[in-house]
Amino acid sequence: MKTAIITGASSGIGWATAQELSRQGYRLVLCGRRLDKLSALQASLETPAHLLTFDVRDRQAVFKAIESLAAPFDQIDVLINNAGNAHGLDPAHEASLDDWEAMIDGNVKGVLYVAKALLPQMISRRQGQIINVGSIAGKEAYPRGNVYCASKAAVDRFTEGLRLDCNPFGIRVGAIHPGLVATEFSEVRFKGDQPRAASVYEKLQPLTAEDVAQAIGYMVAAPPHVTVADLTLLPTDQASAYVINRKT
Ligand code: 8X3
Repeated sequence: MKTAIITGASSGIGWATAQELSRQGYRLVLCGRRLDKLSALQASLETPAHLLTFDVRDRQAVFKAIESLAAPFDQIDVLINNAGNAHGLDPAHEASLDDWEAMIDGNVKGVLYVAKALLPQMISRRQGQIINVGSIAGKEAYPRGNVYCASKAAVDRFTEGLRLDCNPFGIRVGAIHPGLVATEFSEVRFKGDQPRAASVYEKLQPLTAEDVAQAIGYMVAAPPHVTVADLTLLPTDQASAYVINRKT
């Protein structure tokens, strides 16, 4: 049985991806900050799962958690580097520096820490797959997206660099870049303002977390000689980061 590790597994895309990979027969390491949510997810799965609670922004916690893995959860075949969030949607001159730091720390540094902690074992086994979760926001900036877009652009470029460095070792590296997905994403971005969060997905049919998980499942299930390097997944009602066909 192969093993996959998923960050940000306690909700949204991470949660749905855990269910997708469990259906594919993967043993799972589920990482997140909320143990109660991870336990509920674990109970819903068809395959064994080990839980790791840490914040990807905490460099020492990331390495400590991954070093704590014991057999049969210690040989990771697939990393889904999913944890990340948006904080605020404000013009640059009004945005909060705390929000900016939270996005750089979580979306950029968190992705780097988890990849760095797992790379040595993948390199020594000359086997593995890393899938980073980017965003359409990393492909094109949109007004008031400033640092969120920059953080996801960093994920995009890091994915490319990692694929170059991992090429001699047979490790598959790719990223998925979703557009609008109806998850807790906007509620977090707007700090619990539910009406404002709901308005993001009004009058269009957004992606679901399951839609994204299915696409990740495709990247994972592709034959070993096939790397899905870059997959942008949009709702049909969305043509670009900010061209959206809202039905009146
Ligand atoms: C989430 C997609 O368009 O809200 O990364 O930035 S978007």
